[in-house]
Amino acid sequence: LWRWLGQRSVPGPPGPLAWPLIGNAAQLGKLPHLYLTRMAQKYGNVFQIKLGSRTVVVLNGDSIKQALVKQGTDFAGRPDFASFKYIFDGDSLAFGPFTDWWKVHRKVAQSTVRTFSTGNTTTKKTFEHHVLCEFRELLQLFVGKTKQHRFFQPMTYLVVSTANIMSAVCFGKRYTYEDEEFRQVVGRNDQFTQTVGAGSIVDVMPWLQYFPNPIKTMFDNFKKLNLEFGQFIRDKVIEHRKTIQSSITRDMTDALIMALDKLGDKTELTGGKDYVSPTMGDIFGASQDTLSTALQWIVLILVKYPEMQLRIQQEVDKVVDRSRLPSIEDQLQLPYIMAFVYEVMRFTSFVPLTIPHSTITDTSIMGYTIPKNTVIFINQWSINHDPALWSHPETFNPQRFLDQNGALNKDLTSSVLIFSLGKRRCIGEELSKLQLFLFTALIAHQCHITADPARPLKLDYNYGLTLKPHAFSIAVSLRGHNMSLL
Ligand code: HJJ
Repeated sequence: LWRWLGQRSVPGPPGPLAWPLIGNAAQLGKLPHLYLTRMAQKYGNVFQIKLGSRTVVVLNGDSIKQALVKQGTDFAGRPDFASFKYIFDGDSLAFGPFTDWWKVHRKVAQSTVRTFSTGNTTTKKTFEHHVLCEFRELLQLFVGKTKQHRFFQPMTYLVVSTANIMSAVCFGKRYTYEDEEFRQVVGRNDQFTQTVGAGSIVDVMPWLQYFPNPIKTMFDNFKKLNLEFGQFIRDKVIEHRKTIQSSITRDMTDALIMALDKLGDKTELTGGKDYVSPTMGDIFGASQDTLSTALQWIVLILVKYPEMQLRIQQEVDKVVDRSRLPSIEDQLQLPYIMAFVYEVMRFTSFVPLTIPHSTITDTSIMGYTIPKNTVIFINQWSINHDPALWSHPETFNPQRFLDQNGALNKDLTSSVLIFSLGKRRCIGEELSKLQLFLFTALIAHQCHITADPARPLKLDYNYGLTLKPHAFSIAVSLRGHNMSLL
């Protein structure tokens, strides 16, 4: 009897009491990461909640590395959520299940992204060129808007701008700010991220899809945006296949076509499917959503803390005179800028929870048993705001990443968790950091950004896969004798 009881009661993680039908969904509130972090303080780093019909195990603090790195395979799955099925018909690398083909496919995607961004000196220079060209357009627009209106909202311009950088890298084409099709394709990031973010209601109460209600309306919009986004990407890939030449690789799409076609004979792995479009969708979609969000936060924080904007300008002025522009090679000489970028990532934690994981086998963590196919939430926010790791975690302070000599502390920068870890970690981490560094250095070198004194600046945001700051207004003026850009 004792053995039987012992086996039956191998404990699952503790957690708050759940309501019938909805479980703890109502408690999640508008900012689920804050509720989950509070629950971690109460129940420990590993706890469980119920969301609708699903049991969700939430991992915080140290348990994240244990699960995603040390027991990586066990936790590498994705749940069979309703929303994930509509992202490229379920063929997305980021949202799809963990299979043998997935491992091969991911390696190819990862090396393709590297080859077209941070791979070597030449590709870095090409990437830098795209960032520079796009920054020039953006600055011109900002200065024009400031002349026209004094204060204006920069958010959508930052989206088109980053999407253009990635469109140049991915597809060899940029669009004007007025282009309606492009604005449609990249203008619905809020809808996308709100529907796929951890804690999304349709995913845990799928029956809400079947009768009229606000969640169904949101989900129908999500399906529509995915169809249109998918068509945009497929058209690009078809056009590339028509005109591709083996002698030159024009862009990331060409590179991925060649790399995946080489593997294409292995139909036992791919089932004869073409994965170029879904993967270019992931790369373009993920990069433009996350990088535009990051830039929105960077601009907002630069105007919220003018003394830090000044500090960054002083640093860049010391290293880069007016005869040239900041470049990739300056990165090591600009530690404060990097500290600022890391502090934006830590402080905002704008990917507070990763894309939900699931266990692909029965497993255990920190002494708790977890059955196969359990939904796993990874609370990145809990690490970035852990008072045991960071002093005054709620204070924005780039200086925390610099030692007495003003050098970047690599142990601390690598403690920021925003690109996840292990088998599912981001494949664009290097590209992102390079782009955010360049953009921040260019802003500091070329212009001064100020807030509308009539509208007090807040750091409030909407929850989703990425946290988007609320609308804000700025004015932009050129700095000094600008011989370089405009
Ligand atoms: C999109 C915005 C989309 C895809 C992909 C297929 C890979 C932020 C984190 C990870 C990024 C997750 C990925 C997103 C892919 C978007 C994005 C949009 C349609 C898509 C943690 O991005 O409006 O539509 O279809």
